[in-house]
Amino acid sequence: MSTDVIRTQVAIIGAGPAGLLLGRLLALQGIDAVILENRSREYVEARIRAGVLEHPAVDLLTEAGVGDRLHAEGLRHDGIYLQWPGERHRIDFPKLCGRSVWVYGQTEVVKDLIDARLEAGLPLLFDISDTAIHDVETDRPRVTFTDADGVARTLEADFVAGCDGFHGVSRPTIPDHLRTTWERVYPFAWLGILAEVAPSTDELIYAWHPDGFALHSMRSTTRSRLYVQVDPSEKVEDWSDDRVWEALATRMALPGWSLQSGPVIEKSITPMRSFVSAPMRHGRLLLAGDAAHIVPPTGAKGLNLAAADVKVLFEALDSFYRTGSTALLDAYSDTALHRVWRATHFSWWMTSMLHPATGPGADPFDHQLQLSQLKYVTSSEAASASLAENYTGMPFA
Ligand code: RFL
Ligand code: PHB
Repeated sequence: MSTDVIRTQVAIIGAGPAGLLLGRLLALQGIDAVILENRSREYVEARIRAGVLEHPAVDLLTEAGVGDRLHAEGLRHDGIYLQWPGERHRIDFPKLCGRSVWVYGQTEVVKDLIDARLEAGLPLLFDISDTAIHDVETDRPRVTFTDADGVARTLEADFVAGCDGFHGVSRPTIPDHLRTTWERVYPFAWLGILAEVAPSTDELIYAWHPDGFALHSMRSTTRSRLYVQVDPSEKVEDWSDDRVWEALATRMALPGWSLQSGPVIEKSITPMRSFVSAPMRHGRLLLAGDAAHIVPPTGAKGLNLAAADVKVLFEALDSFYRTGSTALLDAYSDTALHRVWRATHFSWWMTSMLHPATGPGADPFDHQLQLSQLKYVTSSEAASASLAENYTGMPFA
């Protein structure tokens, strides 16, 4: 095996939304980067995850020149519905905070960013393995890896951006004694389906029900994305399509409204956790996105938070290359964590309000508190404005 050495300014690990967007913003400023991804292009483009983009994330993608398809095919939503048995209430975003959200799949964001990078002829290496990060406490960090042809390679850089998600190698590169982590594992999970059927609703429905939470989302005018709260120990095999549709219909039932079912093309169970690791920088290694934090999906914040980290990180790197100043890089972790904790609180709050304990653990007192909170948030303008400004995304600082 031969060793090939490549030199770049920023080594980016991970071609998820964080790594790809960082690569795009750097390229627009003429800053070199190499993106390393251990999965195939097909796998990364097909991984079904987030579906809601908050206003500042849409602005950022648009400014980065990758918003054309998002604006042509994405669905702008001006509100969401909150529901509990017998009642469905709309939260009107523009009226409450002047902003909206866009329904546009993470798969599509990733495809747009990959297309832009490959069209520009910039390096993006798929199917790599053995990623290892070295010397981040010096100003010549390196990443070693094996490329798709089995060749051992070294990437020398000024900085390493750890955008490799929750299970990546970047976060564990920071010594344990220098990191603090905070974690909450929730006692429930989401079973999600993607279905070939037109959505039965114009905007997302978040439904509280004594059997458990349900969410009606969508990907397009012909594809629906729906979730039901399940016990984390449950197996996908135990949930036939009919059982999922029945649970959804029961939990979202409303007089005069019905749920259209259709062929299920994907089904999976996602555990729910909140997780934050700080600091987000160690020497010349900078973490962004899920590599540093995880939120439960109820607030639709994970992808948006990755985009927000990347904006702060990009500005810090750009300032360094233009002026030589490390001030913004030194402030990166604190600046990013400010938004991370806001989103962590919002996601925890939405999750706590909407997921009842079920079965033997069900506590009628907790149920009443959840219902009271839902009634308050849908009837008080102050409370619904707070939900609206958090859901649509606080403006970037
Ligand atoms: P990603 O997307 O996990 O990308 C990390 C990339 O790094 C690669 N990688 C490596 N590459 C090289 N060497 C290694 N050693 C590597 N290890 C890993 C991985 O293959 C991958 O390509 O992280 P990133 O970029 O930080 O993006 C974060 C988002 O993907 C995530 O926060 C969201 O999907 C979360 N999320 C949602 N976020 C929203 O904003 N709105 C939503 O509506 C929303 N819904 C969701 C969600 C996540 C879900 N799941 C499945 C976790 C719904 C669900 C069900
Ligand atoms: C989705 O469409 O996948 C989705 C939407 C809203 C959420 C979570 C996931 O809160």
